[in-house]
Amino acid sequence: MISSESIVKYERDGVVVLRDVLSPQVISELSDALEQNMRSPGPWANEYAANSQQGRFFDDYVNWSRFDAYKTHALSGALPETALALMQKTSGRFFHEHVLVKEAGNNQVTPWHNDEPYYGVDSQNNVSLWAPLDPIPEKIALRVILGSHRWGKKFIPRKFADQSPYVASASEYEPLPDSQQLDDAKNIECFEAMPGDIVAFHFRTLHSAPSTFNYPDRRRVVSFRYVDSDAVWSTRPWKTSPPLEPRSLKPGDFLNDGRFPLIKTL
Ligand SMILES: O=C(O)CCC(=O)C(=O)O
Repeated sequence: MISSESIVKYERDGVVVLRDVLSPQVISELSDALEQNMRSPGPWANEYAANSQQGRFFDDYVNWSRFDAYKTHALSGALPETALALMQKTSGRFFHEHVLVKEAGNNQVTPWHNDEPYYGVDSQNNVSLWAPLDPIPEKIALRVILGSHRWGKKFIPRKFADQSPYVASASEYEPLPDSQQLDDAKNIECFEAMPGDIVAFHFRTLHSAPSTFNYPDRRRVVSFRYVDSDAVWSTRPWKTSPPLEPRSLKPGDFLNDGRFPLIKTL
């Protein structure tokens, strides 16, 4: 059950934290899948700290067809139910899962960004469910600029490896404001969380996360991403992330494709 206050906050702020959504059993199954995923990365996995003596920052996505726990929990149970409740829809589509693992001592900040410009879909009504598998104290917590999903701006994405922009300029897109300026924004909310909690945010909401440089433990997260049925295939002025092929989809087509499974309320 998602409270009406949570839905109102999600619409207004573009983010809401929901407590105790996933059971210890689900967290354990996702953790096992993530360990298998790290042992057997997909073709689009990244090691952002590959040339560093610091802790690893691993990410990978769109592996749900290889690991049952990702698929099962993405398509049934608390995650899709939460996504549909926040989108206020009875059906929608699973877009993909994205794992982000910072090992202790990793010195990389996740740069301020919003997700929409990375993706090859256009969607007004959507949600990412950021599900930590480890305790997340304030010093390493996800940060979000409240209401930034309503700024009406399109930002040039940043590379996670070195924070540089994808391109210097692009028609209709603007560079992200300076990181320090965003760090100093007045309306930042920071989400301490425990395994089982979920931070839900809109694809247009600006977010960032600290490094784990002065933190003794790992920080493992799986973000499950959903769209409503109005989402359409799209292109960007750069290679999208994830770099999904169009196959039969043309810009403007609904995501009527097995890569984006339907989700429905029971
Ligand atoms: O966990 C992080 O460091 C960033 C997460 C993120 O950018 C996302 O889930 O969209």
